[in-house]
Amino acid sequence: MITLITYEAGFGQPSFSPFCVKAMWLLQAADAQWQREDSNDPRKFPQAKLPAIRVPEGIIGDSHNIQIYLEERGADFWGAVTDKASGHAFIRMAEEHMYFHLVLDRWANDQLWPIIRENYFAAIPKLLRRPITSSIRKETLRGMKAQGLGRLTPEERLKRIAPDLAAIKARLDAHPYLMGPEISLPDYSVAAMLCAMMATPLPTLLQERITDDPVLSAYAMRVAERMTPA
Ligand SMILES: N[C@@H](CCC(=O)N[C@@H](CS)C(=O)NCC(=O)O)C(=O)O
Repeated sequence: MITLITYEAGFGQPSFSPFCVKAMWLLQAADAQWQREDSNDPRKFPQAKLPAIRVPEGIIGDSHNIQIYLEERGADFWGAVTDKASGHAFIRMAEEHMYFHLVLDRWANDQLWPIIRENYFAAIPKLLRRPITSSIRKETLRGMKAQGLGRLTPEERLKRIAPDLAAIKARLDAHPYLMGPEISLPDYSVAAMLCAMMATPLPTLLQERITDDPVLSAYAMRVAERMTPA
């Protein structure tokens, strides 16, 4: 039995984290026997991040390493897809660009911050919660400044992500999933990001952009519904 260590469920999603949702979908797609163990303290896991899996070999962190672990044991996340290079580019776009839009959308918004704080960090005793989380928030936003997107306004960010969304939609013109008629690896990354963007618990430019887009929202829901255990 594989144990997935994941951030807890919230905002209508099986996890606050799109990477944890992706990992759940990988485990489902691999037909693995798995159970979840919720944690809100990533510090003791590899790279101090979640998701991670606990397996007989030890603890494996990072959804990419979880993918490799499952593939080495027979999982096939690509099916009939031959253009894996384009699929790989979609994964990178989702995980190394779209994800940071989500982070800023949630963490840089002063109206949303109290909701994020009270949900993500409910386990921190109330008296300590504000001081501890305000330094975590500062650190996160400092990281986003260094990354670059943290220097943009929400309006500028929306323009910056537009070509990503257009690329996804162009794929969905022809078929229900990114790479063809069947679900495959890039869908788990891209749809997890879109689901998380829609789930942000207040309307923001990004949240509304995805939710109001019939193609993107239907696609995200299609993947989520397909991957949610009955
Ligand atoms: N490349 C990693 C990214 C995982 C990741 O960024 N996890 C975030 C939550 S969405 C995290 O644990 N952040 C904790 C921190 O930065 O302190 C993966 O694919 O699993």
